[in-house]
Amino acid sequence: MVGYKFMGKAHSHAYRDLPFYFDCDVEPVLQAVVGRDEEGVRAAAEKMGFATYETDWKRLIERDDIDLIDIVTPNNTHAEIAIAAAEAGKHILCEKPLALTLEDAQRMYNAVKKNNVVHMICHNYRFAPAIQFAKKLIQEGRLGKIYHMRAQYLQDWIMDPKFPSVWRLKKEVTGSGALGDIAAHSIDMARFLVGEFEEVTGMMETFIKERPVADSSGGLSAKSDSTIMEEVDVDDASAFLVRFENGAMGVFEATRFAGGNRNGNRFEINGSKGSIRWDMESMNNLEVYFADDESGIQGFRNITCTEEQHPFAGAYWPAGHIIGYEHTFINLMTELMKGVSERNSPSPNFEDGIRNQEILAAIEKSVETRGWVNVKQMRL
Ligand code: SOE
Repeated sequence: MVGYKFMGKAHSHAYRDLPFYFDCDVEPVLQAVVGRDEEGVRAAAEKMGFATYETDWKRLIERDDIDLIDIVTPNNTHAEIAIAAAEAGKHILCEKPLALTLEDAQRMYNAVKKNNVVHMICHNYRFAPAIQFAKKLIQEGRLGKIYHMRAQYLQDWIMDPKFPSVWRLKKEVTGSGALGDIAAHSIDMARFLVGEFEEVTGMMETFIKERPVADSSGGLSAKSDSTIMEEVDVDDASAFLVRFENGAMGVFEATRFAGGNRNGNRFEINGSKGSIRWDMESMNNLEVYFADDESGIQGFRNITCTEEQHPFAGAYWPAGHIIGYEHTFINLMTELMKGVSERNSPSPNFEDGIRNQEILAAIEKSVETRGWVNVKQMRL
């Protein structure tokens, strides 16, 4: 694994816990973790259970005891690491968004295809049992024809003007702000549940245009008292409208300025026969409405998706005993292990990463041109 902070913790925890719940033909072995700061990476290796550590990711590429490379580093490093890993025949899991640009994402995809390695991108939220169950309901036609998806991904961790200009706020490191960081998850959810995007039009805003330089590497709750200021060149908030290929309409909002919302990843989908609603902050629940329920008792019902019938849920606890954020990663990695043993790349893979990146690029273009952009026009 390259990197060991927030996502490093989520990923390594998932690899460690996976064999406890799921029987897979291949099992993860935490062989090496990489970080530039030797003291930090040594401590991380010990805490997270890696056998060894390296201070240069290129060492992982050279090592023949490494079969899979997991990339949890800032976005501007994904392409170089992934391409080198693919060329060395290593399977890859990469954090989202795939790259800074569509061009880089395409180069990454070409490399994994050419070298025939297994690849996935870490859109973990679609692995909540409630989401997999929602997909099943939609596939079975239980919601009928889909008319609407409205999705919000609301956070508030950078509202304080003293929050420093960390890497997630620098275009050259991160690509875009709320758009690539969190709207990318809603876009993945929409492609998974509703279908492909045809055209988009968006708006983006940066409310706080300069911030103090970071005086530590900082997490999501950092503060800086530095008087040296840096320009913020990514969006604090983005909103966009979508026309889906199947005729459905989408309304999306992603912001880091929605006070009180720590990780409010939510959506509602309405179809001719029913509707569903989901909110990450109560992720085991799927609210479902069926239009053919008897009149007088119609309305949204709350299904707690912890039963055997709910994908992945049966591997954990008896019905009614809920799971959490970390289990979305375990479920995703279970698919990855299956992919490695069967030599295929389960969705979401790098192809999904490119589709997602095309949509992000189309939204940015629509903001520049103040119009609608057809997503396929972005395709390289
Ligand atoms: C920060 O906005 C962040 O950690 C994202 O980078 C993750 O993808 C999201 O799942 C939670 O918030």
